[in-house]
Amino acid sequence: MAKDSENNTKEESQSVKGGINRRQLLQMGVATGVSAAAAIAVGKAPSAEAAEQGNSVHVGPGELDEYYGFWSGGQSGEVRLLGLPSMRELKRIPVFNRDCTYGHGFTNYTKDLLKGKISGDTHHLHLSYKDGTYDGKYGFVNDKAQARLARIRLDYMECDKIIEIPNCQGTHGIFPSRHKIDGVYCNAEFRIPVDGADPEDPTQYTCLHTCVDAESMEVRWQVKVNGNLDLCATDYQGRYSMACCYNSEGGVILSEMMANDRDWLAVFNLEAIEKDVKAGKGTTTIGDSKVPVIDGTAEGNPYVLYIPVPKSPHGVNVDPTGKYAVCSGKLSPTCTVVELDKVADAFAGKIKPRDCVVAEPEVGVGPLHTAFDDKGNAYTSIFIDSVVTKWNIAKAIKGENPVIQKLDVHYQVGHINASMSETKDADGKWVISLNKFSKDRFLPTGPFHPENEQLIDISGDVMVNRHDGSAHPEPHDALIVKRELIRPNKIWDPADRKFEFERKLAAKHGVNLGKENKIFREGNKVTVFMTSMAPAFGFPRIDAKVGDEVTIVITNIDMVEDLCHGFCLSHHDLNVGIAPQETVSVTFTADQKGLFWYYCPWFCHALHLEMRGRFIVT
Ligand code: RUQ
Ligand code: CUA
Repeated sequence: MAKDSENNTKEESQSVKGGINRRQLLQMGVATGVSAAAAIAVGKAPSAEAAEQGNSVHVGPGELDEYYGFWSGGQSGEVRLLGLPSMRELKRIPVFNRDCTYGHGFTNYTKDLLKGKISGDTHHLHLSYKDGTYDGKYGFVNDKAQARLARIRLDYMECDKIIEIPNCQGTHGIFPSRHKIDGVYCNAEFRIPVDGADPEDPTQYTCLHTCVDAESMEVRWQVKVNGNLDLCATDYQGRYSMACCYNSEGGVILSEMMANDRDWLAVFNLEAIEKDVKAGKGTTTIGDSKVPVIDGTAEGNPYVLYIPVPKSPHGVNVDPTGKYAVCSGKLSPTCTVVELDKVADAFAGKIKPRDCVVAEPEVGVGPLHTAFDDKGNAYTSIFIDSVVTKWNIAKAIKGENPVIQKLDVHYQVGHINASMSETKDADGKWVISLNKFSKDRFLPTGPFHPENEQLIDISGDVMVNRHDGSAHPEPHDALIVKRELIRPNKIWDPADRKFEFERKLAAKHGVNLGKENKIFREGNKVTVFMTSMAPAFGFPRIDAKVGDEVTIVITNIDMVEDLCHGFCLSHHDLNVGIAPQETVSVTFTADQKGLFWYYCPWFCHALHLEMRGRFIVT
């Protein structure tokens, strides 16, 4: 283990001013179960140096950013799209939340995605890969709250699939295959009783690692594990998925979960699992689910290798060379470097699982997540110290002190990521630090504070903070992606698969979708096909009777980029957006007698206010 550097010593003495050193702080947190927030009270004052250099990035008006930022929006349930380095927010992509900007959760298509659920907790967003870098096709994001996985299609920047992971709670870390579009691996964080197990008996609880097919979005298999799973990663060859694994104790209260000095990095042998699942060898099912389940809990089993790492680890990140997986200690001031080429020998029993560990450098108190540049350096977020630690992987392996610099961030950093860090093309330009507490750094906003994002320039020898700005809670995790890899369309293709339902409905009525305005009545079902083109809807008036089930299919036939319309029906809780060449449908019951104006909520034309019509219910 490396000795403290001068940097470390300086950090130490700053903390001592508060009357307590970092290690004591950590131990205090562990011993008494005090929250990190309580530890902050004795933390450091803001660093003037970092503040002065804040907000020195300039991307001129009309100039385009070099990178897309993909942000998971935490408890907001959404995904956000930013431009970097300007940090301009470009779009919020609703996923698990209801949103009337675009009509997510209002249109028939998106109601079918959400199935009546309108809340979620998006932690980890990753993009699909080909040969170790992004292919621009999909984004995948978890919902920790309701154990779901969603897919975002990047050609239109919207959610097109949401699935529930069976027999899991707290789906947390997810990661797709990096060699090609193949699996998306999902970790359950909470152990739960399944298949009639007794909720009173924690020894009967189960935790599962799940593989979802990235194209069909169907669950392929699940593996039963010891402990519970946290963050997820894959290697670059398709050999392994992996999970940091705290609570090896199987505890249900805090003190029980922190008892062991080491928990695990669990590595999943994908070839062995796929082979036995295919052959139906040793698989079972749980409850009503038909998904094959493999048991990876026994010692020395061929599916899961449990590599001991200290202590309640959090975060596992694979470096751009694909050689190393780095776990953070959370309750140990260390990172653990695992050499992935040794894992096969450990599975084969030629070496012990612990022999896969090649370094355990000390990086600071409360390490969480690690990002990488193109020069063999790692950047670890340190929650309790409120710093980003830059350290060198090769030096750590040699047993030298690897710490190069510690930069103050404000305050209590959670995730960090570096530009292209999760790919083989990491470019060493930027690190984003997503800080959980902003405390006194912005105008007061009442008891709920904004969070703070800091963009750090890592292109030189020294890390420099270049942007410091508030963020709507919670910017949970982020990817920084070269813009040329992402090529979204500007106008919908009317033949897209998204419009299947509306196309079928039009065919059933013999309507040329998007070309004709027609109204049909069958019993109490009213179906309206109409166009929207600035500044008018296809019908200035629609009639219905109380109790009718009304379906309105609207096509925005404007061909002009950026010319969006929408459909909002007064007093019916119905508000959707319609992009150029897009068709949406909404179905609702006409349950109130009277006149209700429908109007276009997107400012589309000088006569936008006149873009409306009467819905008359008799
Ligand atoms: S993990 S608490 Cu991203 Cu650090 Cu969810
Ligand atoms: Cu169309 Cu406003």
